[in-house]
Amino acid sequence: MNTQDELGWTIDRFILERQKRFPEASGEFTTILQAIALAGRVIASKVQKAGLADVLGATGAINVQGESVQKLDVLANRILIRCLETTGHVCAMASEESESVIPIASSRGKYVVLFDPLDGSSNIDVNISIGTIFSIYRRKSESGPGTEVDCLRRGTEQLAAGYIIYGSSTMLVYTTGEGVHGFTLDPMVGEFFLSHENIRIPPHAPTYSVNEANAPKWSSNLRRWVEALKSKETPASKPYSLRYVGTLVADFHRTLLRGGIFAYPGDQSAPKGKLRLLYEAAPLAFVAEAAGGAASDGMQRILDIEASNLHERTPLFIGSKEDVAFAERFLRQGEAHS
Ligand code: AHM
Ligand code: MG
Repeated sequence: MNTQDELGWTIDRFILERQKRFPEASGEFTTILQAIALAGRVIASKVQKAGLADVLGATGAINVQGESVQKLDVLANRILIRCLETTGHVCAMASEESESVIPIASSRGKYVVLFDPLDGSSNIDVNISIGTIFSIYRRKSESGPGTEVDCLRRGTEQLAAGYIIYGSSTMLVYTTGEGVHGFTLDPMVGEFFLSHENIRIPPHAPTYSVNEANAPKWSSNLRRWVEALKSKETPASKPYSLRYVGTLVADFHRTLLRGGIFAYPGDQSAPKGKLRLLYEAAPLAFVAEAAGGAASDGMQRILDIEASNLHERTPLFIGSKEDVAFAERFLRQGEAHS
């Protein structure tokens, strides 16, 4: 696409242009992506005013993950649900903030959307980047209200996935499996414009991103892997640097653009780590692979794992292909990776 075009490529124009490649497309799927972009714009405006509008801090409630619920989490969840249900094309939704499948008044929709409305919540109050992650599937059931069966899926079945990062600028990045495209929000116009067409992740890069304070609880294989990253025997043939934001979306976004690896492994106290398969690991794995990268739980491809419950967790190693393969080499050495 010509980004010098005078109007610029708004996300709506870009999505509609792509839809023309599929003459049989009804436009419903396009409407869902547009609804997510709208939710992203609304959430971004709330995030920007967070210190002014009494949305900082905790609600006092504890969510299904046992974590403290922030006001902005609840708001972002409501905005996404509202934007998506009004399309009339979604039969089921699931969210990090909702214990079970979110019921939808109209059940005729063909699509299922899973999301983490506000990832990195512990960073909200300290003005560090946060994000939204989403994943779209075609429904499995024939008709009627969508159920858990429609949500418990294998990542390879995703039709589209992506994220919105509320950082120094707000960006929406998505893929339908071929090509990963990034759009930056122009706050004056209130629109996302194409800024990063066809993002490719470098084959390797000298950066690793992991909460190394957990190392005492790691397996010896994991510890050996991180020690190796500090030597010259790495895919980049030099010692790696550490970068860790503590917001998955932000750590992933940097890894997507610059390369390297992000990991949240399992450990003694949490064998499957912390991150959720359906609305954190699988959508980002879909993006990583479409950009030429990889995503693994240490033993197998994330996209091959079929979810057995909505809030299931998985260890995650994601980023440049060679860096993920390097981690897997250590993790597969004789002992379980947890
Ligand atoms: P959240 O979805 O409740 O915000 O929690 C997930 C976040 C991720 O964004 C981030 O990668 C991880 O938790 C950081 O965890 P830790 O503080 O243990 O390093
Ligand atoms: Mg999260």
